[in-house]
Amino acid sequence: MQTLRVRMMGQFLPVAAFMVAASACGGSPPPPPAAETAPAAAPAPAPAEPAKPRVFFMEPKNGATVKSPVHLVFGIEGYQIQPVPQGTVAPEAVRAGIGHHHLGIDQDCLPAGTTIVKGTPSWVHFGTGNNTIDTQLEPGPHKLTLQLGDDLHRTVDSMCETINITVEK
Ligand SMILES: [Cu+2]
Repeated sequence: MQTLRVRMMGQFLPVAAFMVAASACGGSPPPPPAAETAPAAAPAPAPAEPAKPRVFFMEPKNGATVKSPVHLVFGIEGYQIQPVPQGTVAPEAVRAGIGHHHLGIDQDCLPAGTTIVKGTPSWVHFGTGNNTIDTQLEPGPHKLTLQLGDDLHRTVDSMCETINITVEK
């Protein structure tokens, strides 16, 4: 009996080892499908995430060297550009999600809620809802800031971009 048991163990062991090896090999393929489903599921929430509203310079590009007059084009995403209403706008009449561009020449972004009073030096209002201008700039480096304002010309949080350009002589 003793001999037989050892012999059986001797026969079973290699088989068991083979089965472990086989199941190890056979076990490998299942993880890849699981790994494939994970990336496929990951991009799904991305489109559902709404793009953060922003303003940006379409032209010129940051770091560009340009000639004066400088052709500027402004872009916007996730927000609407509309002409400023005629007459006095009551604070409660300010339209949500609607604004107009402001260009600051050699200016930084202003804190959210700052009123860009008409006539503020170095700030240009685009109150008709336009998004382009050709502006004369002195040769040399310039900082250009695009800032969105609401119907009362108050800066909208995070809706600002600054670029640096160089105007050729
Ligand atoms: Cu304005």
